[in-house]
Amino acid sequence: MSFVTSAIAASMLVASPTSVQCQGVAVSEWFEPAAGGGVHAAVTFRADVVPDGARVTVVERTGHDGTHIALRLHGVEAGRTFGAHVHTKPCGAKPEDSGPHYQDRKDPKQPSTDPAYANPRNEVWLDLTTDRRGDGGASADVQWRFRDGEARSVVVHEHATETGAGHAGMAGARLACVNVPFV
Ligand SMILES: [Cu+2]
Repeated sequence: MSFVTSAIAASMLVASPTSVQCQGVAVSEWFEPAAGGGVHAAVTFRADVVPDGARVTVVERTGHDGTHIALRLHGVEAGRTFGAHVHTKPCGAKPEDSGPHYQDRKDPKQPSTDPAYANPRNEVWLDLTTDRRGDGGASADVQWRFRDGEARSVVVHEHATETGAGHAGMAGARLACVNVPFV
């Protein structure tokens, strides 16, 4: 099992009187089947769509004006659109272990399907479409920082994220999950 997490603590000094501190994490993993048991950095619940050995990369950059998050998948089902989001809990043996979506302003009503809360400005949505080789990526920029310890994974779902009232944020079954210790 590989587990590569590098904290990019290197502060980026900008050539201006006020230096801007950039931080974040970068995670690069191989998906492994959840069914085999054990603790994995990245798990797949649907090896026919997200195969054992497919790769995932997540990069986070924080700055004074918000957070940039990028997701890349390699070697998953080709020509398919996936929903993907930052979730609050680590991946586990069961798809639901990763908990709900991370929200900057928490919806008092959970599960949250109110577009006032379940939207890509209040959550991190990373929907992507793969090419003919099964590679694809997406990035998101939000105007806030994660609360410490409350954003723990990225979950890949079976279809694009919905936006309508009563369905907002839903993207079908959870196909795969990667642990990311967002800061
Ligand atoms: Cu999700």
